[in-house]
Amino acid sequence: MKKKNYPILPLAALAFTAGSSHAAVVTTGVNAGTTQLAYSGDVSASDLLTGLTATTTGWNFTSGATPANLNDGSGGTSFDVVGGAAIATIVWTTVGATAEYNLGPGANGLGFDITSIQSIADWNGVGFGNQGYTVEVKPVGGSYMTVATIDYQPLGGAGSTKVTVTEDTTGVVASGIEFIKFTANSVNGGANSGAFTAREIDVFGSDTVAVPEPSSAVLLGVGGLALFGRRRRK
Ligand SMILES: [Ca+2]
Ligand SMILES: [Ca+2]
Repeated sequence: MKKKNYPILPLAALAFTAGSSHAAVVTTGVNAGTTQLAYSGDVSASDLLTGLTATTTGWNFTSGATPANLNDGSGGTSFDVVGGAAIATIVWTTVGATAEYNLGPGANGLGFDITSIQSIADWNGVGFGNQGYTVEVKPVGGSYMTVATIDYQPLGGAGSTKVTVTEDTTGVVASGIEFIKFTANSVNGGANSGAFTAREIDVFGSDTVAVPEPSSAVLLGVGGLALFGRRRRK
C-alpha cells in the first residue's frame, strides 16, 4: 500500500524534459521554377511589419529599388516590363545589408510572440531569386539573438522562392520580442558577389501575454520529488 504513488512523479518529470528538449525552429523553402511573381498572392499587408519604417544599411537603390518594398504589402511587378521599371518594386540586397524593425512594446508592454516569418524573392534570371539571410530578434529589455539563418538556393536561373520560418513544438519562434533585424547574406548566382532580389518579408505574431510564473510549477515538482525521495528512504 505504501508504494501506490511511485509511478506518478517520475512520469511528470519526463514530461518536463520532453517539452524542453525537442523545440526547434524550422525553415521550409519552396520554389516555382521559372515563374516570376508565383508567390505574390501570399504577400501579407497585415503582418507585424505593416506600416513600419525600417532602419537600414547597405541596400542597393539602383533604378529605384528600395528596402521599403520589404514590408509594403505588395509582391511588385514582373521584370517583363519595357525599360525594367519593375526594379522599383523589388528589394535589392547587398551582402551584409540590414533592415531593423522596431515592433514596439505591444499592447501588454511585453513585446510580441512571433509565430512565423515568410520571405519571398524572385527574378527573371541568373538566380537572383535565391535567398540567404539571418534573422535576429531582441526581447523587451534584452539583447539580440539569432533565431534563424536562411540558405535556400534551389535556382540556377529565373524563378521564385518562398521561405517560411516556424517552430515545431510551441508554435512560437520567439516570445517577448520588441525588435527584429534581417541581414542579407551571399547567394549563388547573385548580383555583385551574391546579392538577390526580394519582394517581401512578412512577420506574423501577436502581443505577448503574461503567463503564471513557470517557476512555481517547477518548484512544486522539485518539492514533490524531494518528498518522494524521503518517502522512498523510509
Ligand atoms: Ca513588397
Ligand atoms: Ca507584409
